[in-house]
Amino acid sequence: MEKKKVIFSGMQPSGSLTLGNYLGALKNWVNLQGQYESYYCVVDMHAITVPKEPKHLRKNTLEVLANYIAAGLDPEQVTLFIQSHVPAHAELSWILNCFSYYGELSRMTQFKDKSRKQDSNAITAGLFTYPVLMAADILLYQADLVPVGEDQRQHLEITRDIAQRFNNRFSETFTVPEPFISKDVAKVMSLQDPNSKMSKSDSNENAYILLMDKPEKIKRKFKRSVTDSIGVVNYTDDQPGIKNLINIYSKITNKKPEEIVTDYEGKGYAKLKEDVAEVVIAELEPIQEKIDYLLKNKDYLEKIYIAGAQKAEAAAHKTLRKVKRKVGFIPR
Ligand code: ATP
Ligand code: LTN
Repeated sequence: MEKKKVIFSGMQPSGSLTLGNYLGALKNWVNLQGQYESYYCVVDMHAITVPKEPKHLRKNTLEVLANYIAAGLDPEQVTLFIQSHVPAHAELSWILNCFSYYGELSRMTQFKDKSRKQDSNAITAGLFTYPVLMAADILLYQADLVPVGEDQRQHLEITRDIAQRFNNRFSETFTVPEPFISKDVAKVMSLQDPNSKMSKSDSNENAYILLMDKPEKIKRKFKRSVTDSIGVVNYTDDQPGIKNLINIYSKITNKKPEEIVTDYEGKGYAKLKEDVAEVVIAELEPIQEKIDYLLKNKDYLEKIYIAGAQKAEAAAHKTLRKVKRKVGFIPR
């Protein structure tokens, strides 16, 4: 039998997951399971690259895991684990740091965006070398494909560059991974600033919909979403707020944006906002029931992440041993 291709991806527990994480990535992961050998990680080590309250980190880490399972990832079919439980990520990350360049890391747009939001004295070395830890995550599992949203493309490019550089220096060691970015996944934008992406670490909670938001909250957030003063429902870049609402509606109902525009001819923005809220609420209802159940059953979650870490560790260890030997470390 042909060996299944390997998939790796992860999300940061920098908050609880948003509709953007779900429509942009998680839903896609669920559709892919079964066809691949898959590893899905909660990247808690990435989350501390910006200041984070320990109790929030603990809570969000379990929530993200519960969100993965509730959205449909089946722990019997995929390996679910927490990044800090597999020390090989930190070990490989250090080695790869020594094969990554200051210049290429300085060009990362996520670093530039995130560091702009911090006080310049508070920008950590961890935030700067974030993409190297991400490369280690992926390369440890010899992943062929990495399903992510469009915003992660540049990080995948640097992962490929680091892998190729290492392979050229020491002979074939890492599989060079391909990004797996679904074309029909539009970026979900902030409800308060439709020119920037919906992000779970936004300081304004009206900017995002959480998978765990209750129906009333979802209605309220859509009602307050920022649009424009044109007053006609159109699918164009000149109306980014309306375009975003149409994209969300389209992604959930599978209706084409043009059909939606026709449906709303002569109707106002308020009706569109109400209807988008309604389809989002219906999509999230079964997921929310499962999240509630899982968060009340922490023992079950614990079993999943312990078993996941054991499986992940075995795979990661193989790669790490090879890498250490190649760079010249003496085996213990
Ligand atoms: P943060 O804003 O805290 O940096 P985030 O919400 O962007 O985090 P990540 O953990 O960085 O979430 O991303 C997890 C996955 O979700 C990535 O594959 C990313 O591309 C995707 N993603 C995140 N936000 C969106 C969005 N608004 N639209 C589409 N995909 C998204
Ligand atoms: N940087 C990613 C999260 C992430 C990731 C990964 C994604 C960390 N390690 C490995 C794919 C593969 C983000 O911010 N979305």
